[in-house]
Amino acid sequence: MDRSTTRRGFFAWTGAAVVVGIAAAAVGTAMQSGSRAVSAIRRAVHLPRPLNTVTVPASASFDVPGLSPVITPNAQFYRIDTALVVPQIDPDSWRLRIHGLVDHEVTLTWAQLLALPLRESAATLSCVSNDVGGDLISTAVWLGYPIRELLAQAGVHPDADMVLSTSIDGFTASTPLETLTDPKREAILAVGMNGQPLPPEHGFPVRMVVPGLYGYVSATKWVVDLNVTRFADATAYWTERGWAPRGPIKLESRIDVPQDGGQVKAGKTVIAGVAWHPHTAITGVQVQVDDGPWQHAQLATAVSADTWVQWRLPWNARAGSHTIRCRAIDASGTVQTATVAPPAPNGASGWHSIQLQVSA
Ligand SMILES: Nc1nc2c(c(=O)[nH]1)N[C@H]1C(S)=C(S)[C@@H](COP(=O)(O)O)O[C@H]1N2
Ligand SMILES: [Mo]
Repeated sequence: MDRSTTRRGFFAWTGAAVVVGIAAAAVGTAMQSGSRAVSAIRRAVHLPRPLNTVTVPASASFDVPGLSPVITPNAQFYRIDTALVVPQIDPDSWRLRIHGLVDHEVTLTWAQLLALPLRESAATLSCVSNDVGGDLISTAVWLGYPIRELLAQAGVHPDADMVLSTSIDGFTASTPLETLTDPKREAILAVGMNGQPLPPEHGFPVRMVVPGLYGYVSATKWVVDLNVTRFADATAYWTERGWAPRGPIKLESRIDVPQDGGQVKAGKTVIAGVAWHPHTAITGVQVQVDDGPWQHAQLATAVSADTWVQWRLPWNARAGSHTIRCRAIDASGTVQTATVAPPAPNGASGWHSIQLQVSA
């Protein structure tokens, strides 16, 4: 599900085009329109004023060139999906249908969604295909409405344990019901991203954002259907292709500065990066240079427990070749595991390490 896997996904997708077409027709009444028409409609969208706003404190950002910004600008936000062409949905024809193991079906229109009390929340989204040290992870301030409220309206049956969300293009994700109904977690139908309507490639007009879960099991873009069901009775797109049915984001950290394989001048410099365990929160980051002791890095202020956090450590670099590694500690006291795991089936693990040359 990294870029190459996504490409493999493309082939699977093309092969399944007919089936997908039927699925898309069956799941929603939203119409796909021309991309020019929809981008004009998108530009004209006025997002309502949120009930609360997220303030990103100045102390959330260290001034270190090359360090990932704590909030990722939309144009730099990573993108992963199986869509050969970005779905074009006219919001006025968008509908979300909530059905399955519920007392009564709920249908929501764009106008109804925008009329609800929307809230801002900051959350980091990560792809399960992200390698240790990889860049398939970004953070945004989202505007949306809690999915738990809509599920409560529908009246969820006690035997349900999963919500299968479907995109207009047939992509599906399986999200644990308990995560969506958790009153302490902002699992939302998002309409805004960093103060803008969702960019088309990030799900305009409506997508899901669920703090703490990898995107493939939670972050359905162009969402049109929520089927309240059971893990025993339904499987999602990537699970059918060998990935785990459940995907909590793993505790991880990354070195952004200095660059892996780069060169720096000897003397006072800085090592810096980001660390994340969305919804659990980060309480510490440790850095090791060569075989030296693990040193505590300084943490920037977290925007929320659902976002990554920047860290930095001053370093007096001596000439020669060096290896630097980092590991994070989360709010439960867990130290990031050294055990190396590949992305499949449920996310990579291990310590990020870089090598560099320090010139005299
Ligand atoms: N409709 C649709 N939604 C999707 C996907 C997809 O292929 N199709 N991919 C998921 C995956 S694997 C990830 S990691 C996130 C990425 O969201 P982004 O592209 O906005 O970063 O979207 C999720 N939502
Ligand atoms: Mo992903």
